[in-house]
Amino acid sequence: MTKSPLQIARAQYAPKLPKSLRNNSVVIVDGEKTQSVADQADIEKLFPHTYGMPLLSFEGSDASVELPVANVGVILSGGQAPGGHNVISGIFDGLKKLNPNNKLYGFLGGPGGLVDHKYMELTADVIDEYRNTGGFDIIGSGRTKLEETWQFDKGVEICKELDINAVVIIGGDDSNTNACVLAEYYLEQNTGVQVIGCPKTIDGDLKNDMIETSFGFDTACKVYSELIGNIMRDANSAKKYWHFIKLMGRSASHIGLECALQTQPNICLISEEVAEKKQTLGAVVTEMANVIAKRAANGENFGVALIPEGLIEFIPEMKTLISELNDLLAEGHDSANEFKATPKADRLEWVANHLSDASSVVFRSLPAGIATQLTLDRDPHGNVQVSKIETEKLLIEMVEVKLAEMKEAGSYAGSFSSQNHFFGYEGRCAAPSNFDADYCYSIGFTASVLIAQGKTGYMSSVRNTTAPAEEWIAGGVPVTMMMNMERRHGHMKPVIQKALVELDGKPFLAFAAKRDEWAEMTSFVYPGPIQYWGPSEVCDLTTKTLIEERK
Ligand code: FBP
Repeated sequence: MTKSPLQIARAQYAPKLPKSLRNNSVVIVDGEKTQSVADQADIEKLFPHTYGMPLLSFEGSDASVELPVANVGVILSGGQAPGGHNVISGIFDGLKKLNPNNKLYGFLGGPGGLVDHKYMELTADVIDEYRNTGGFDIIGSGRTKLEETWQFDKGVEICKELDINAVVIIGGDDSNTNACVLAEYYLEQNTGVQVIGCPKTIDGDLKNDMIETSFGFDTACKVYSELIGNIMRDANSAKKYWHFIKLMGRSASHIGLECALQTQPNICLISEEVAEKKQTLGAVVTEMANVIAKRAANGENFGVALIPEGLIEFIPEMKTLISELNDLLAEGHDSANEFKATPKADRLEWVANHLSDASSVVFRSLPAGIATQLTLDRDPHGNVQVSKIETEKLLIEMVEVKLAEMKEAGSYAGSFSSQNHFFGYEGRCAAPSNFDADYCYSIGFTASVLIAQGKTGYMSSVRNTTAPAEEWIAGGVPVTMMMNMERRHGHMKPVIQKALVELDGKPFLAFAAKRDEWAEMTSFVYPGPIQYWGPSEVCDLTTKTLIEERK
């Protein structure tokens, strides 16, 4: 592999660990017994062996202890997030410190690797190639869900064959939910295989009192903010375009909010607020058009608007429309066959005529391109692929129509020329920032300690992350503590509660206090690229979200 100069130099970076992990060994301190965030009786019943375990924190010790050999298997699950390779190198270094004969295996291509028995041993040579790099390519990732007993049993088979005592699952809320079910099952079956989770996702929606942030969020937001800042400077130089930028992040708007706090755009929509205010698509468009008109009145026919990926699903009328479309066009339904038999040119009209009156009005108000996307771009189950809907283009088209109406009515006299962008994949595999490099390495190292101490059903936790790394608090949190019951595919299931943007939370309030000023004035901030070397106040910065939350 030909390496870039940055990659070569960055390989030498020694990630910073919390003080407790720098000592010869670690003593585990049991904290309070825990309860799930909600539905305690149901969760306890479903997880009799792993429910109610205590919080754990680590203290460093000078005693040198060599523990018995423990082989570990690691899985990368779901979307890529910067720092995954450092979690793995943290696990590796932690295991080798505990006993040089410990081995680390990587299951290939995500959770499916455990089931299909596809794996490789991760030796020092392999690990060294990937230290401090972005991507999940060391072993690959995948989205197979570990939900069925036969999958768990296949997992045990390979663990027995390789003498694996523990499996570490690096994933988001769903993957860690499955990790918890796996831990419970392995304990109940007395398999001797422990399961530890690590909190991953650029979306930032796997967090709670004990998990301050999921890894990758920091780097991804820094990459997007750099790009947004560059676009802002371009907009402010040419003064002729409005840039509508959709940001990845699935349902939650954490990425949009963080990028807004870093760059101070003219508009940033927050899906959770749109839902809370029960805004219609028309109301969102009017709000945007009003900002554009206000800036035009000041002679500023340019600006930047940030749009979270999940917006569409949070607009109540769109949610209803999407659900009606899912029913109408579901694979195998008579209506879906009728739709397919309808000549292409008549299909939109056919759909409009088969929706409820309210949804039909919304559907007819959509630009034809988006309406077509909603009816034709479907996943294998016939569901609308919400994340593929080009919301940024939809909003541009609707804002154009609104501005034309306003011009007609005399309330707008500017010019509107637009550019659209989608930032997502370009941030998911960036070389991890110092924060993510350190945080991930610490999370991985922590996982190795939890394993050595025989723990299972825990998520690796590193807290106090706005302090210097030395003061970070490493430990473990029972995954059952994060769970509640939710309806999924028609059944109540135990799942980790997804963290959406809290409208009474400090990050949102900090944004809300400034957004009117940012809308009217040009207050852009240009964060520039991630810095890996240089003054700590530049290189070791955490996200604004974390800083606000911990104020
Ligand atoms: P995870 O939840 O698995 O971390 O994935 C995050 C994410 O990047 C979302 O922001 C995005 O909607 C999705 O993955 C895209 O998935 P895919 O890589 O399958 O296109």
